[in-house]
Amino acid sequence: MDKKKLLGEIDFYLVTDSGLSKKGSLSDVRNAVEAGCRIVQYREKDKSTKEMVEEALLIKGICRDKAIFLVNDRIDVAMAVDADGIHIGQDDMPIQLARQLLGSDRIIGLTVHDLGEALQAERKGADYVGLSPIFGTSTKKDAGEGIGPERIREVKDALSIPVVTIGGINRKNCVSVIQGGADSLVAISAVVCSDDVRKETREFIDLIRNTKRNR
Ligand code: 3NM
Repeated sequence: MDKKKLLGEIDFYLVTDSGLSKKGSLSDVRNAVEAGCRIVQYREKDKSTKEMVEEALLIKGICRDKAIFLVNDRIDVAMAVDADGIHIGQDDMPIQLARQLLGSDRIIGLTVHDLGEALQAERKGADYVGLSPIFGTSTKKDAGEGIGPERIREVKDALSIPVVTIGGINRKNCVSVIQGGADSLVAISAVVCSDDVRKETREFIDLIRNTKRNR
């Protein structure tokens, strides 16, 4: 399976959050992938490296040939478990160094907050950008104010790599995000805090695909 090619086709993107999750990250990943989610990012801020490596290996096993598996920030963990790639922020490992360490076949996503950062990300070799935050969110305390779905289009039109969106997205506002030009979206609390992650993921996927068909 060519995971870089799959990156161009993603819609709903799962990011784990063990602090918010009702049933735990492993259960969330299993349910989301069963529902058709094709990209998973393991994002863990509170566990030891040993625990992270063990959990990452299990998540990698669930994703296997069904979904892209990325690790947030921790390039050491990504390399240790041979993940498909990483997602990094503006203050994490510089993207050129990450590329040197991971090689050209791995996926690197970079968080950006505006058009300038997005253009730089593409120039420096990112495989996709995570544009954020679209709306206000309490999931990430320092995320800042939402830029609004109307700001997605200028980024989408300027780039040839996929634009993933994150921050405060739920089933009520996700149509505006996709209509705004996003290729894909992350909804953390809306999914991992729900009683039925599988059903919630399926409903996001259906909404995203229907909106893409009609835009
Ligand atoms: N990064 P929810 S916002 C992990 O702005 C993350 O970079 C953000 O969670 C950023 O879908 C965020 O529950 C959390 O709002 C998004």
